[in-house]
Amino acid sequence: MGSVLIQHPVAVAAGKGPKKSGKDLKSMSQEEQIKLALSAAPTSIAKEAGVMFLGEDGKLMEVKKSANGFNCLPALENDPEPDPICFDAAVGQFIESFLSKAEKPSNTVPGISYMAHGGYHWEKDGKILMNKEPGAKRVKEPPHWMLMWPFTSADTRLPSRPNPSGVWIMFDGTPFAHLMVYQDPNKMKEKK
Ligand SMILES: [Cu+2]
Repeated sequence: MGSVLIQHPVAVAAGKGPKKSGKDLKSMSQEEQIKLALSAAPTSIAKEAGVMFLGEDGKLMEVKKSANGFNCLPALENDPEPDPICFDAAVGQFIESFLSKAEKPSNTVPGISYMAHGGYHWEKDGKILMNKEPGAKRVKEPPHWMLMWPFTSADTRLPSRPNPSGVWIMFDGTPFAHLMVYQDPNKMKEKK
């Protein structure tokens, strides 16, 4: 995940925010947004996952009830295009903490999330930023999954930037640090 703007699909529908290229939440029905949200995880998870939308208050609102503990959002940021994500309960806490600008995530156990379409983050002067700032550039991330737990590159020796191994610590050195794993969730075979 990258920086997160609190943007309700309805606010997006009203045409707020920057102009988007290609598909956009604002041109989608609620049904299409639900489908998009669920497409962030492998089918084996998505088929029983719930769906949430981001409220204007930054709180997650349930749209479809989860039967497996996972929930999906049609977009975290919708900029420049929807970046759907599916996540377990711990990551739900992580996202809510991030959105409310809490000092640290409230999850007390590690959480897993999936972004099968990839996402975006902001970079400036070789640093990964938690929020957009002047002069920062948008960097596209490939399909990935994430492990939300505050690992540090100092302790683990894992890189704090994208690198050829495909694994790195995003927001290294902050309480919102998490492990980015550039593996396509759709390539995982369902456990029999
Ligand atoms: Cu991330």
